[in-house]
Amino acid sequence: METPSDTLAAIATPPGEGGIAVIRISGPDAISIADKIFSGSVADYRTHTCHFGKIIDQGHVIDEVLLLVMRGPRSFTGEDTIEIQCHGGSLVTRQILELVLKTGAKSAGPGAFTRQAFLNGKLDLAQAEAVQTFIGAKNELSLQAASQQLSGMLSKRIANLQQELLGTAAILEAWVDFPEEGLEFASKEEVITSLEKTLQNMHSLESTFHEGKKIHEGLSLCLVGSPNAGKSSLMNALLGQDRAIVTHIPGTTRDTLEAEMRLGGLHFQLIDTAGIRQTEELVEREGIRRSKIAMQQSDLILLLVDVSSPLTEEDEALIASAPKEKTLLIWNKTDLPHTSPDAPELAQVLLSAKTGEGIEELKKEIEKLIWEGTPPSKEEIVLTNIRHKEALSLAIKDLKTLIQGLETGISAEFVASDMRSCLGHLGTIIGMDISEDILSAIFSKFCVGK
Ligand SMILES: Nc1nc2c(ncn2[C@@H]2O[C@H](COP(=O)(O)OP(=O)(O)OP(=O)(O)O)[C@@H](O)[C@H]2O)c(=O)[nH]1
Ligand SMILES: [Mg+2]
Repeated sequence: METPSDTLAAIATPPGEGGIAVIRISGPDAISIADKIFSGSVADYRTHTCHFGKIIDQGHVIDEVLLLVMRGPRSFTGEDTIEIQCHGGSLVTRQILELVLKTGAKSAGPGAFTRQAFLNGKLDLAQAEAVQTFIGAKNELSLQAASQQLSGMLSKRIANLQQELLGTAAILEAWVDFPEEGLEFASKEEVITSLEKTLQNMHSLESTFHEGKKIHEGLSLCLVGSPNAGKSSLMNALLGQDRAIVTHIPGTTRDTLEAEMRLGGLHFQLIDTAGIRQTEELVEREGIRRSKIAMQQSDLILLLVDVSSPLTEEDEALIASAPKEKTLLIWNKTDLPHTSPDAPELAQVLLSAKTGEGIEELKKEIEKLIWEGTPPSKEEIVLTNIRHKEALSLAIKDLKTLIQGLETGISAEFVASDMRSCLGHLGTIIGMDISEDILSAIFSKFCVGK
């Protein structure tokens, strides 16, 4: 465990070779350590300046570098910080880090710099957590949500909820102290109405987690159907590359095959599966078993049928058993002669995986199915972090108990204690009264050097 008096150092760039690498040093001794190993007089440098010079170990030059000086509190961590930009070979970078550690710095664990930034009040906890989400964002919407959180929009929303509750909390605390005077500053009904409004606001924030999860983790989308329906052809058409083997032989795809795809600001795990039919063949049967599992587990199903020939028994069975809320029925091979298909209860698209006709409509239908309407706007705050969601759910539970308590007239102490607990849970989202164990768990998921 680091303490505030430690000076921490780590390589902040990813491992391996690159044009440059960055070594970050932060803490009370950052300047003096850099002074001892750099050719220039670091102690005399003004803040936010950049200097060219050499890193020297006992007279031996390790590398020529650029050195950046950021004196606290005007730095990411809030402490004196030095960043050394050296040549990007892994050996030279490690030699410089070892020299820095030998000169008095301590090796920084995952997320240690962001943790210092949090402890020094540069970021609240929700913002600090957003740093890692921002770095790890795999798609545009996830980046948008992380950037909002990093700028403090979620924290502000939580602070607003706390503010709404605090007014009532004061009334309730007074009631605990002087119960015989009743709720004299407001009627019980007024208090309940105001609490219910806040509860509503908390619910609407909580409900965004459903979308946040999609944004953060992406979605799985599997292609299922009878053999030769064109699943692998559609997978290739969606990816714009020849990923899966396509032949005219039914039963070509044996195993499930996965690929990443981006669509509508989200990322998808596309899963091509073995065509489903009755068969005695051992390998194919195992493939079909896997197709059925993929169908159950995936977030969305594209169920393909060949529109150019009559529906088979398998097609009909699949259509009847497909879960409506997550299935899109694809009538494939519209380039071949076909009659207009019967429209069952499922959302559906006509297309040709071969010519590409209808693929754009398919993409639009997928987006419609995901968002059940419109995707979240830039202004809308979306909860993406499970820790935040759980804390909010606990706060909601407290508030519900509190309102019920007021309605049924339980003793004032219970009501006030529910309020304190509710405020406490909201506080943990932005890092008020947070335990050491929780902090360690949060920052251990970060990369080293951040
Ligand atoms: N004309 C036409 N042929 C298609 C279309 N889509 C696929 N095919 C053909 O149908 C045959 C089967 O295609 P695949 O993509 O391998 O079908 P699949 O559903 O993956 O089949 P299995 O892996 O055997 O379950 C191939 O000969 C494809 O060229 C289409 O839109 N139009
Ligand atoms: Mg196939």
